[in-house]
Amino acid sequence: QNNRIQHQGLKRKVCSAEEAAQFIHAGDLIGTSGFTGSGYPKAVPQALANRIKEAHALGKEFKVKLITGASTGPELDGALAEVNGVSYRSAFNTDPIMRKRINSGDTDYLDMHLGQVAPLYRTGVLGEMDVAIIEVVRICEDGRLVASSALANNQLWLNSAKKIILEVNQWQSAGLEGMHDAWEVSTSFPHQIIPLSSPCDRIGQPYMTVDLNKVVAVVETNAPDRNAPFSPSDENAKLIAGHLMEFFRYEVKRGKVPPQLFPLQSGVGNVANAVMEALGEGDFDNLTAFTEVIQDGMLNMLETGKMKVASATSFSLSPEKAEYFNDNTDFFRDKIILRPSEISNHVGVIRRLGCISMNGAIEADIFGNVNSTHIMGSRMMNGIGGSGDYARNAYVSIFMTPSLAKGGKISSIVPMVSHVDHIYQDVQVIVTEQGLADLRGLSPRQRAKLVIENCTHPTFRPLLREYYQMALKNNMAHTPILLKEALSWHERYIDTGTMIP
Ligand code: 0RQ
Repeated sequence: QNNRIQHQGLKRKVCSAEEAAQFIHAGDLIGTSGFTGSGYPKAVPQALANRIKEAHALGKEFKVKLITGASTGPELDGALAEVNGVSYRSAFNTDPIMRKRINSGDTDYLDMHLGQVAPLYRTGVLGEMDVAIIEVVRICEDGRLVASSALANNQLWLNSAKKIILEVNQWQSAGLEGMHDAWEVSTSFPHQIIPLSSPCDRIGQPYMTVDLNKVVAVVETNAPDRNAPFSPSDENAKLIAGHLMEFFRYEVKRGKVPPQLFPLQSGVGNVANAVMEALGEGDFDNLTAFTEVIQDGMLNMLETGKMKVASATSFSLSPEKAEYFNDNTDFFRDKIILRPSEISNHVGVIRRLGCISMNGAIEADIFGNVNSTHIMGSRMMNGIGGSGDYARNAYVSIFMTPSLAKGGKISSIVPMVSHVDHIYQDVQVIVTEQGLADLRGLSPRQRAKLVIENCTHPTFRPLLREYYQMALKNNMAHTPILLKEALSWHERYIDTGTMIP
């Protein structure tokens, strides 16, 4: 038995993942740790998936409802989706097998702002949590818990679940201890004021607490987070990053943004990582981040001193960086603060700090509405994640996308988005490799001109100009659109495999 389980009572609860999974029943609502592929339980979900598979083989119904912090990994979402074991899933997913279940109708999916998961849970509409499965780094002698690489909704699930299963993961660095800042939002209204006025502030406790009587099982694991390599910055990502650097320099020159910029929020994915890498090589110093996820680019900046402090709720690192981080936690401990996602994504705090928000888009339209979630209007990609929490409340909200998708067959700038996640009032800057459109203060007609000219790929620019001129001629209005044609580009892609006529 490893020395990370120091509470005598909980030592006696150590069992196998298979034994622990017996505490879970068909129809249960399960809350797990885990956010962007880190800090999720790895053994019990797989054992549960095996149980579900056996039940299905005997013709028995067995599905559970699953709420996490955000995306997990193949051992959780993947394993349970593989056996069609999830009837309901929230709040964010990137697992390809789970994505198929969501889109085929096997799994009902509630895609929501990650900062709203905890508040919605407290209203009771999601039901009562039957079992919480939480990954931890250590169980202290007095029963307090050290969370692993994501703090997410862990404390809420620990507080509310009827039964608790803990996974103690040896792979996670013991050096994570001291990086967390668990702070609980009061359960009654009006909420207590969150005393956070800088990303550097610590306001809570480095430990989570648990009612020991509710812990039914403790499982020992030794398995890595789902750390995936980033693709090296491609030409498009570098161009997008370049346009953004120019924009930041302009804002500093105008005297509206300090030389160290405002706290950065950076979304997930290769483009977001490339922008962080560019900032790491750029001329801004003493940067800070108030964000959800720390990717490689941000960790590099902390390492070189370009960034002073990063506040987040989790990591999403490449395998090499994860190893590096695990070996160097002493260096990072005073530079990283991991918060519950209710705090990392708290709209009041985001507004107070004046974050610079940078998120990916699937497509944007000429007026600046952004689709982050639905391919061709209906097929769920990942979810809105935290992008909406930040977009509406940031000092400036930026959306980035290459101007083309699917090898040039799709224009990411379209007459009308096929699904809206971020209404144009929440979208202030759009940037593609072609250029940047600063849409602040502009009306829809002013915006359309800028988006078409600055952001669209030359293959589609004449088509978009032509469409918009027709709209101006035949339907001059506050927002000129041609209803019959606005989604014709998407229809053409579905019918012919390309948006090009
Ligand atoms: O699909 O892999 O099947 O080819 O969409 O696209 O270009 O790899 O872009 O990794 O930056 O992700 C919006 C999904 C962008 C992401 C989104 C297809 C494309 C590919 C992915 P394939 P890329 P990225 C903080 C903030 C919401 C959550 C969020 C996201 C796939 O940024 O999930 O921001 N955002 N959270 O081929 C059809 C188009 C397309 C398209 C791209 N126009 N039409 N398909 N694709 N554009 C973190 C958290 O909240 C946790």
